[in-house]
Amino acid sequence: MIKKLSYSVYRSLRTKFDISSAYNVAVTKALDRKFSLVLPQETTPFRTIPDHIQKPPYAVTGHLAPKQIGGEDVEVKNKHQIVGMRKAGKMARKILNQTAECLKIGITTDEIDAKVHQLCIENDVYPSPLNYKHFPKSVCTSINNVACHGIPDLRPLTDGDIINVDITVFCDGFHGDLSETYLIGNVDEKGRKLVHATKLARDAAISVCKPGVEYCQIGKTISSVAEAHGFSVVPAFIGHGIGERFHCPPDIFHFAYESPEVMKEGVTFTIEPILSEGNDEVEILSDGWTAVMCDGSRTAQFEHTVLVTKDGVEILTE
Ligand SMILES: [Co+2]
Repeated sequence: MIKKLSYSVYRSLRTKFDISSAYNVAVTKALDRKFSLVLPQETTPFRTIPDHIQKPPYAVTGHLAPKQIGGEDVEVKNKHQIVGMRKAGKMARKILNQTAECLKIGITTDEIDAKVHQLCIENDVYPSPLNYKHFPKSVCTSINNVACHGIPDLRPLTDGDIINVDITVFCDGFHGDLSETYLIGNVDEKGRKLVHATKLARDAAISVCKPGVEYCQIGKTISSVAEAHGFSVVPAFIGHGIGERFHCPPDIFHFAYESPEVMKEGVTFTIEPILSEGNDEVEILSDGWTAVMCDGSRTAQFEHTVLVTKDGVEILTE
């Protein structure tokens, strides 16, 4: 799951910002598109998690207690925390891989959610998105023009869809977070290129990380790969520190900017760029979550959780 960039920070880093355009503009243009334009549909009731599974503090109330918010310091993980992060990352990967096996034309995103939910229960872990700031499901499923935070519903996957499945698990007190974008049936060439370039951008960014490197090199790398392939970076969503908390410092921007802050050994964070085939502006729909592209363009996203090591990074969700 991805963190929303605060508008004030966003404005201080970028001059162009437009979130006001009406989404129905994109909808009226839908007929010109070779892929299906996705809007939220009806969904099923909240699925519960058995009492014996360890839950993050927000699981019952849906909101974050003050001590889970804020704090400016970037935490350097100790040995115990690193062991926990490795385990959570591996578990998230295992559940994503098993979920991916069921992706095919006709399956609904709600069925994907049911699968993720069941796998979490079988593995004694909590699906971190569930009730995080009242998110109603156990996984985010974001198709075509949905940039991120799509809520699983009764829409079946259609030939030519590209779908991001974003899994986070809370495992023995630690969160592990990753996502991938999958091709459903016959995806046109531009869609396939978008998915490929997004994965390249994430992996290129991972490869520049090591102690002493500025965090802004991540955004610079992602934006140069995106540009080289003719795509834009969606700046409104950012990677995040992760550990006992789902989202914590540092913020990881995916666009080009300048900042002197450098990486330290023992820090864990996510890198999760969203690339668009069109404009980079998003709108959040009235459900409070679904982030759609204002111009109706498709997006892809790939995410890993990484640990900064002595001379590079360890990918915890590989
Ligand atoms: Co994330």
